[in-house]
Amino acid sequence: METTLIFLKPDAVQRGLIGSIVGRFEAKGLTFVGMKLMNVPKDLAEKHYAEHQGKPFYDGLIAFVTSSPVFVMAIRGVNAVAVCRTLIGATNGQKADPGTIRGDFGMSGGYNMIHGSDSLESAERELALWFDDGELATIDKTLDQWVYD
Ligand code: DAT
Ligand code: MG
Repeated sequence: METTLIFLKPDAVQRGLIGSIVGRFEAKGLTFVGMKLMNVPKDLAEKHYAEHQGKPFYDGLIAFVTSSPVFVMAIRGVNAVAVCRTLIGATNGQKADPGTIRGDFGMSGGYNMIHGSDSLESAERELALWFDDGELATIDKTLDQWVYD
């Protein structure tokens, strides 16, 4: 089992897409172990996006994610990091495949609705940034025996 860090950016929240997007992860068979709506402090946004510091889009990205609440999730499942990235799709909505979240709901590269950790290392780092120790739920889903083979 892996746990990955996903958040819905201010555009998704403001556009009323929380339910539609969360429903995709739920229907896929993944398990939510953390969920919260929050305004993002600037220092958290800067730590989260540290790898992009100095890039032309960096200042706009920090301003965007701190401008209005985001909906943060910790999502658990077998191979959850890669599975969630596949559900999310390519960074730019115009290039993202139909059937993916970005491919179905957006047209932008910057306002692309959702973040998902890109590796297990990133997921561990990001989960520690966004959730406190002990904040994630413990859940035993008996149905998982029919979700995975
Ligand atoms: P992803 O979110 O698909 O992992 P990334 O890590 O390369 O993409 O970039 C982080 C975010 O930065 C991305 O979701 C939106 C923004 N971004 C990336 N490239 C951009 C660009 N060329 N123009 C505007 N925003 C960009
Ligand atoms: Mg990324």
